[in-house]
Parts: sequence; structure tokens; C-alpha cells
Amino acid sequence: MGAACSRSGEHSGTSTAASTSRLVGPVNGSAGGGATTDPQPGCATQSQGGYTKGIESMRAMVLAAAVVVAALPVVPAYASGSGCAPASVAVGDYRQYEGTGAGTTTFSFSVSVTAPPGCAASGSVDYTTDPGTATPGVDYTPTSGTLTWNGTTDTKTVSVTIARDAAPEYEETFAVRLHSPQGLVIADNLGVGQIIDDDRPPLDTSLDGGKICWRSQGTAEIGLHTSAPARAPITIHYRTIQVGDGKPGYYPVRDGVVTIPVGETRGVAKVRLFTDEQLPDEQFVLEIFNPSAGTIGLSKVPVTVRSRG
Ligand SMILES: [Ca+2]
Ligand SMILES: [Ca+2]
Repeated sequence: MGAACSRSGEHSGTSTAASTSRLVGPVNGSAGGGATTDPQPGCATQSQGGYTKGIESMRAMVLAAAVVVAALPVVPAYASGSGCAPASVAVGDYRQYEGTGAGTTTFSFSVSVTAPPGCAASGSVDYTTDPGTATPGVDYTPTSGTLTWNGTTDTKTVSVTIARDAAPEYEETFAVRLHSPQGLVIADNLGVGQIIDDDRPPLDTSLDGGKICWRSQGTAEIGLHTSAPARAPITIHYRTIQVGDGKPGYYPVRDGVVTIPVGETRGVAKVRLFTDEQLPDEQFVLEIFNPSAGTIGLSKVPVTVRSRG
């Protein structure tokens, strides 16, 4: 039940995009509107002579006020497109296990833009990594760059490489910081990266044990469990290993992924079976590998498939 066969756990950082780009809207309308206001008492209702002059001076005043208002906005230039205020940009936090064993772990920070209705983002923002308790060059690889939107609103990703290790440590932090916006307004400039240690105490994932399944069920479900509740999504890969030479009566899996959600300790690896009950009983081995956190305990179990109960 609740088998978490899904794509690798991607912590979607809380979107903190706030609509802080509340600037005075496009200044227009009011100047022309001045000409449609009721004429002052005693003035001719037809636009003649002195009335026209009065209107002109009013218009000049309104225009002058408009120029002052137009000079006030604290936001940069308008995004491309008429009448669109700049989009805001925000970076989310990211929390993930450090990982153990060979290779590295990628932290993916989402950078989202929020544009006014009917508008898009046109501009750029620079990013850089800032150390916290994590040490640049040791715990993570410093990075920096520029993100650019050309009339779009897609969410972009800043990837930071984390060094895996097997050393018991305290949790460590660093940040991805946005700066130097061009044509955008920064709503949240700091994405905090929290590196969760998986070595103190060691986190380990094991298969539950051998299993007997029936073809009529259509799917073999093999449970696995972690030694502690997941503090960030944990992904574990799995595959089937054929036993014997016959044509398998199941759909071989080369690289499946089980995700254990935050707070959980269990997941299920699924293998689809041929439902033809004329097939003979058979066996395959299920193996788990490449966990996103900690180590693997019991990595292989036999799965027996029976055609009749
Ligand atoms: Ca580790
Ligand atoms: Ca560690």
C-alpha cells in the first residue's frame, strides 16, 4: 500500500514569491481626464477662449504632477511589453541528505518569477553561494551565475554539488543568494540549503526479505525500510536480476526508483507480472542500490512467482 514509486524526490522549496512589486501603475488617463471634468461655474460650456486656456493650464499642472509621480517609482524599468510592471523573483530553500558513498549529491534550488497578470518576466538576476556552517570547497562546490528570462515565467534551477561522506557530522547550512537584478524585483534573495547528515547515527535501508507473489495479482510488491524516519525524501533505486535462462514472466526493471516520503520509514518496489497462469512458477532477485542517503543493508532478496495459489 502507498507504494511510493515515483520520480526521485525533489524537495520543492516553499515558494516565497510575494507580490512586493506594488508600484504605482502606469500613469495615464488622468491628464486627458482633466479635460472632461465639469467646467468651473461661469465658464462657457463650449471649449472656447478663456475656458480652453484654463483647461490648458490644468493639463499642464496635471502633466507636471504626472511627471513627478512617474519619477517616484523605486523599481527599475518596466518589463518589455506595454504597461507591465517588473516581475518579482524569489529563490526557495532546499533541504536534503548529504549522501554517503561514491559520487556527489545535487541540491536543486528553485528560482521562480511572479509577473503581473497578462505579463511575463524580462530580465535577469545573478546568484552566488554563501557559506553558512558548511565549508565551501569541502562540503559543497561554490557556484555563481546569471539567470535570464526573456518574456517567460518558467521556474529555473540553481544546482549546487554537495560532497558525500561517511563522517558523523552536525547538520550544515549554506545559501544561494540572488543579487544584481536587471528588470526584475527581488522578493526573496536567500535560499537556505540544509545538509542533513546521514551518518550520525548511520541511516540504512534494507529490503524486508524474500517474498512469494502470485501472477493473478499482476504486480509483485517488495517492501523496504529505513532505520529511521526520513527527514527529507529518500530515494532508493532497484532492479530485477533474472534467475535461470527462461523467458521471464515479469517485466524486468533496470532502474526503478522508490521514494520514502518525509516522516516515513517504508517504501515498496513494484515489478509487473505477466498474468498468464499457464506460465510456470519462477524466481528472480530484486536488488536495491544507490540510496540518496546513508547506506544499504540487505540489498538482495529472492522473489518467487507462482502461477497458482
Ligand atoms: Ca553521509
Ligand atoms: Ca556526514
